[in-house]
Amino acid sequence: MRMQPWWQSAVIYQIYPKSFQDSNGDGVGDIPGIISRLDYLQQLGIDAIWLSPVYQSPGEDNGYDIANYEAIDPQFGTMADMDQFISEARKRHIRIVMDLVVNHTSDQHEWFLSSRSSRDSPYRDFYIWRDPVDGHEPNQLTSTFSGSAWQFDKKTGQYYLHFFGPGQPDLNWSNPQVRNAIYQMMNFWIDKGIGGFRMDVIDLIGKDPDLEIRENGPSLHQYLKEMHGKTFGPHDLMTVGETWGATPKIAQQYSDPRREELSMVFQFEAMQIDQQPGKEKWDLRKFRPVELKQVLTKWQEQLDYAHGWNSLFWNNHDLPRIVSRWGDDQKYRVRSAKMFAILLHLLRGTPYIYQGEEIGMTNYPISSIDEVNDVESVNMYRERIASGYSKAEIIQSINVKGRDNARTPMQWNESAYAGFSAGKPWLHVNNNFHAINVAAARADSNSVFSTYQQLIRLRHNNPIVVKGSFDLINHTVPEVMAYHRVLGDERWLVVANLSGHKQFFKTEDQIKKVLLNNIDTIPDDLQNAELAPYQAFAAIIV
Ligand code: TEU
Repeated sequence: MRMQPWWQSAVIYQIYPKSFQDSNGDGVGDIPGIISRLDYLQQLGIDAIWLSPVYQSPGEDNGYDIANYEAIDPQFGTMADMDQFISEARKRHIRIVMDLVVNHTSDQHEWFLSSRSSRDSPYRDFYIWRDPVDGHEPNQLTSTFSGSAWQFDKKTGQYYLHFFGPGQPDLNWSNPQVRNAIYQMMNFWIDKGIGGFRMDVIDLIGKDPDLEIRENGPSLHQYLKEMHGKTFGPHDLMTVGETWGATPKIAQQYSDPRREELSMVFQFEAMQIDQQPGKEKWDLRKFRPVELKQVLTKWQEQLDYAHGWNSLFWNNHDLPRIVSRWGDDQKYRVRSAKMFAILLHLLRGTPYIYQGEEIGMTNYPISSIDEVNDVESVNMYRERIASGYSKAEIIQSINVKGRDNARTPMQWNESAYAGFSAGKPWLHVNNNFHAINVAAARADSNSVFSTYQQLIRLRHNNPIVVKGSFDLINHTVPEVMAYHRVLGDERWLVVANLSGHKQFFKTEDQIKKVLLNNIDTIPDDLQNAELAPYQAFAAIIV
C-alpha cells in the first residue's frame, strides 16, 4: 500500500511577508522578522509555511509580479536570510512551501525586457504578442484587474497579453524554452531544501488566447505532468495549485497520484456563494449558511479521497477575514471564529491557516479610496465610478470583499503598531489591536489561538481526522451543519451553528467524550438540543 504522504496530516500556515513581522523598522515585514517568529509558529503546531512571494519585484501586486525568481527582494532581506529561514524552520520541523508565480512575470523581468525590445529578440516568444486587429485589441479578453487583457507596446507595434496588471505580462507556456526555464528555476529552489510549491493561478497556463480560452485550457494537464517529471516528481514535496475554476472532477484530475500532477488544489466554490451568480465578487449577495453547507458537503463527497486530495481554507491574502465575512466580528467574535475553525479543521483535506486567523483578526473598514493599497480594488473603483456606480456602493463592496482586509499588519501585542514594526507600517494597522493580538491570545487559555492549537493536535494524533469517512447529518435546520467522521469502530460528531441565533438540533448519537467546544455548556440531551448562537463542538460518540 502507498504510504500516507506527510501533507495529508499536515496543517499549513500562510505568511504574507509584507505584513507579518518587520525587523528593521522600515514598516515592511521581512525574512529576519519571520525567523524571529518561528517559535510562535512551532507553538501553534503547524507543519509547513506557505510563503507568499519574497522574490525580487517592483511590487505592483505585492510580489506577484516577479522580476527575478532567483533573487530575494531587498525589502524582504537577502538570499542568506532565506537560507537561514529554511534551516531554522527545518530545526523546528517546519517546511517552507514557496509561492510559484509562473503564469506571468513582472514587466521588469529580463526575459520581458528583452522580449519587448525587438520582434527579433530570442525572448520574443517567451510572451504572447499579437498584431492589432483593425487598429484595436486582438480580441475581447479582459484582465482580472479591470480593462482589456491586451496592452499595446509602441516600440514593436504589437499587443502583449496580461491576465492581471499590464506590469504582469503572461508567459507563453506553449514555448518549450519557457517551460524549461521555469523547471530549471524550480529545481534551484528544490535544491535549497524547500518543502514544495503553491502554484499561483496555475489553471491559466494552458490558455489559448486566440480562442479566448483562459482557464482549464487544452494543454494544462500535459504541462503539469511534464513539470512533475522534470522537477518535484522524484522528491518528497507537496504542491498545491490555485484553481478558481475547478470542479470536483477537475480537482481529481490534478490530484490523483496516478496521474502524477499535483498533491492538491485550492478550489473556490464556497468563496463565491456570496456574490451574484455570473457577476463579479464585488456584486454582493447575502450569506446563506445552507449554501455553504451544500458546497462543503459536495466537495467532501465528490472527491475520491483514495485517489485525490482537497485543501481546506477560509482565508488567504486575497479574501476577506472569515469572522467578519460570515461570522460576527463584534459580540460573538471569539465564539464564531472558533466555530469556523472547528467546522473546517475536522473535515477531510489539508487545512490552511492564514496569518492572524488563529487569533481571530478582523476586516479593516475604510471610508475612502485613499486608504486603499490593493491594485485590484483601486482599478475596480475607477472602472465603476466611470460606469456610474455611487462611491458609497463601491466602498461597501471593498469593505466586504477587498483584499486589503486580510493584508493589514499582524497584531502581535499592545505596543505601537501592534508590535509589527518600530516604524510606520506600509498599510494601516487595525485599530482593534489593543484587544486582538497574539500576546493577549497566548495569555488566555480560552482564546481562538488555543482552539487552533487543539485542532492541529487532534489532526496529528487521530487518523480519523485524516482518513475517516465523512457523512453529513441531513436532518438539521439550514443554519446548522453537523457531520460524522468514521474510521473503523471510531465515530466522531461535529456540530456547528452557522447563525447568530439559537437553533434546534437533534440526533440519536450519544456523547462518549467531548473533544472540543466553543462554549462551556454542551447540550446533555442530543435528542432535543438547543444550540447557542455560533455554538460548535466535536465529540467522540457511541
Ligand atoms: O490570485 C488569483 C486571482 O485571480 C486573484 O486576483 C483573485 O481572483 C482575486 O483576488 C479575486 O477577485 C493570485 C494571487 O493569489 C493574487 O494575490 C495575485 O494578485 C494574482 O494571482 C496574480 O498573480
